[in-house]
Formats: sequence, C-alpha cells, structure tokens
Amino acid sequence: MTVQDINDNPPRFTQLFRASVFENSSPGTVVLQVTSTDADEAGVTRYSLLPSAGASSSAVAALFNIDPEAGTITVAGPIDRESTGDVLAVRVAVNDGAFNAETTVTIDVLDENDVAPACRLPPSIDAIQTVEDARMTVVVNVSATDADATSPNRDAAISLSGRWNRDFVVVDGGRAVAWRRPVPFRTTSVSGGRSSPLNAHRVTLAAVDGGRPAVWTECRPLTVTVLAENVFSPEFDRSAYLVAVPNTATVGFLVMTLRAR
Ligand SMILES: [Ca+2]
Ligand SMILES: [Ca+2]
Ligand SMILES: [Ca+2]
Ligand SMILES: [Ca+2]
Repeated sequence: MTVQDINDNPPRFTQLFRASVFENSSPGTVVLQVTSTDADEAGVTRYSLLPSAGASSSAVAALFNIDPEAGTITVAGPIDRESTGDVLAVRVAVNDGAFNAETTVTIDVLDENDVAPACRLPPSIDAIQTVEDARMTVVVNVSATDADATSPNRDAAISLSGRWNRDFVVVDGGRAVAWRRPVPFRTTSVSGGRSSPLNAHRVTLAAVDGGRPAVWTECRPLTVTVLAENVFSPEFDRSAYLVAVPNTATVGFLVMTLRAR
C-alpha cells in the first residue's frame, strides 16, 4: 500500500536571519538568502515580502525585492542611512500553497560617507579686524558640522584650504584660526602713512570630515584686516591735582572736574 503525501504541514524558516547592507547600494545587490523547510514532499514554497508594521512599512518593503523561489533578498530602492536609521525590519513570508509562515529579517544599514561637511563661520566674518604683532593669537573661532550618521564620517573640522598659509594656522583641533606669525601694521609710503592694502590678509578655509576618503567643503574666503595699535591713549591734563575742599562739604559737593584728551 502506498501512502499518498498531502500538504498538511506548514513551512518553517530555518533560523532567524540578520544581515547588513551599505546605504546607497545599487539595485540588485544581494543582502541575504532566507531558507525554509517543509515536512511535506508536496507543495512548492514561494517567498514574498510583507508590508511591515509601523509608519514606514510600505517604504521599507519598497527598498528590497525577494526572489520568490530562491528566497534571495536584493536591494530594490535607494537606502539612505541618514533617513532610515541603523536597522530595518523586513517581514518575509513563505507559502507552500496552503500554509503561511512569517519571519522578520533584521537588516543593519551601514553608513557611508555621503554627506559633505559644512562650514560654521561667524556672520559678517569678512570684516575681522585685529591688532598687529599678535603671534598665535586666535583671530576667529570656527567649526564644522556633518550630518552623516556615524563617526568618523560625521567628524568634521576646519582646516586651511590649500597647502599652507604664510599668515594663519588652524588650532584647537580645527575650531580656531590664529596668526602663524606676528604680522605688522603697514602704511603706504605715498599718501602720508595711511593704512596699506597689505593689511588685508586673505585666508581660505575648508570643512573636512574624517571619512575615507574624506569629503571637503570649501568655506567662503575671509579677509582679516590688521589695524594699527592705538597709540593715542587718553591722557589727563596734568599728572597730579591738588584741590582744597571746605570741611563743611556734604555728599554731592563738586570737588573739581577732571578732563582727559
Ligand atoms: Ca507543507
Ligand atoms: Ca545617506
Ligand atoms: Ca551617510
Ligand atoms: Ca561626512
């Protein structure tokens, strides 16, 4: 006597599945293959993706495809780590023609350095003015931001754009620009010692992140103008004053008026 097999057992996924995928992976990139068993000989198992629970359900399902026969999950849509977060839960179903089984596949989304850093300079920065001969004095505080999801892709700092600058150096881990050397105040020889155009020093900065390769963003150029030191400090008319005050003087009595110029 022959026992006829009928499809009376549900399929089962063989394990819990977890995989990782880089953001921006091109469509068709294989993420993983799910597998299942079925105690019956009869029936053909077919895999499908289910809309996940939660707000971004249909969006998550749209990011992937599954081969209905092989169970291979591939990338189907644009994956952005900055908008999806670090984990996607993809619900997968297997059906043997009569019974269903479901599982949730955990997919870790890996960060790429795909966001450029941004310069954070004070507004109206092109009008910086400093006093001469101030070596290593901080001229301006700066910073950089980066919206990438993880370090070091999001670790941004300011550095000099180009190889080297004669006048300036970036200090404090990329958070400040300082004079590299004492820079004198210059006057023109022609028009009676007025401020020379040479007092305007140009520096171009860039925001750079820690990714490999690093991404750079050039900041708008700054002009730092050197001013003359204030040689005309105020002076009193005399170096000492002697005033007689009557012993009947009360609070508020006018002793004298000092003048400086
Ligand atoms: Ca079955
Ligand atoms: Ca991204
Ligand atoms: Ca990124
Ligand atoms: Ca970045």
